[in-house]
Amino acid sequence: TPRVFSGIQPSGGLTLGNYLGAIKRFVDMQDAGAYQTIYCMVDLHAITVWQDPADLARNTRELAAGFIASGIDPEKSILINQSQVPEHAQLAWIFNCVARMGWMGRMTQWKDKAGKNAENASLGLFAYPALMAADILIYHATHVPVGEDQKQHLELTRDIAAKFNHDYGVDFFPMTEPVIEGAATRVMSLRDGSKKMSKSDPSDASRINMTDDADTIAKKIRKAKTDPEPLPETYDGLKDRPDARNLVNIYAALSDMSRNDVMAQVGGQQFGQFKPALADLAVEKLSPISGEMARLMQDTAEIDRILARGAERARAIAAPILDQTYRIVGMVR
Ligand code: AQP
Repeated sequence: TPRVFSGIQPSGGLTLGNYLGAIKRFVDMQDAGAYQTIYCMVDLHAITVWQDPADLARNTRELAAGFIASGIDPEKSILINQSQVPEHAQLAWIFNCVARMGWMGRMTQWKDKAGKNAENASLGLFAYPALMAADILIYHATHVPVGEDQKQHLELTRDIAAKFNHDYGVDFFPMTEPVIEGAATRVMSLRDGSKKMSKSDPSDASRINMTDDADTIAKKIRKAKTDPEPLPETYDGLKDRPDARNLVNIYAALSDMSRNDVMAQVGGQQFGQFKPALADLAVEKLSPISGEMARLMQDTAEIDRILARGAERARAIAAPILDQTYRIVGMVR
């Protein structure tokens, strides 16, 4: 069976962007039954920018609770915390020696996050995509469900796999395919339709957090930036209206409807009518998840047990692949 791997950073609370762009797809791929699915809290990635230790631990457990509450079944999928499977970091070192400085310097996430102050960014932030390639390839995973922002990192993963295979004259690491599907592959900020919804945006009003209560969700949607025009009759009519288009995409993704079906239903409506309907839908879909997350967080020992068990299962796959990699490279075993 083909293997699926994906991860999320425990660098803050989960957003609606993470849920629609990533976790909801993770659940779909798990339930499709056609793949072995491995999902990861990437704590080693999170510390590429400063994380308060107590926050990191809490965010890691809360993220695990978010996965499970959203429908990831730790029996069907392997649910892990990255640092508990040391093979990720071990393979990342090999990939640090395969990847080129120039490749890394072209990554838009690096440029965005390091900004003008690259001299002061961590070395880990620069090497981030090599660790991500290792996360995926340590399992020989071939399918990676992600949001659109991760497309470039997945191309780099293929470049690393191809260069490794070429340099060592082997056909060892597979070419991975990004799986970027659905109506909400890029959920935008509620305050600015040209910016990605992000857990690190300083404005809390820009995002919906998975832990927001019903009133907060409704208020954020009511205040979301829009324009004065009513909704157009077709999706095409949203081309130059990023804020409105974002709300329609969110509606489509939450309701599992196609964008065209949504437009057939809401075309012509004023935002005064559409926003409350979107708020009701968001509360209906998200409240059960946040309720279940809160329940799971009352027993963190159980979460820790699930992650320990996941790490054991993951290492059974990863250790032999790391061992083979070392042999290919010429490390004496
Ligand atoms: N706005 C989004 N729309 C669709 N998908 C998104 N993802 C993130 N934001 C959106 C997807 O969620 C997965 C995990 O992301 P991550 O936590 O590893 O890192 P990120 O992309 O850096 O997430 P944030 O929320 O933007 O965090 P910060 O603010 O810390 O950078 C990925 O599959 C991503 O595509």
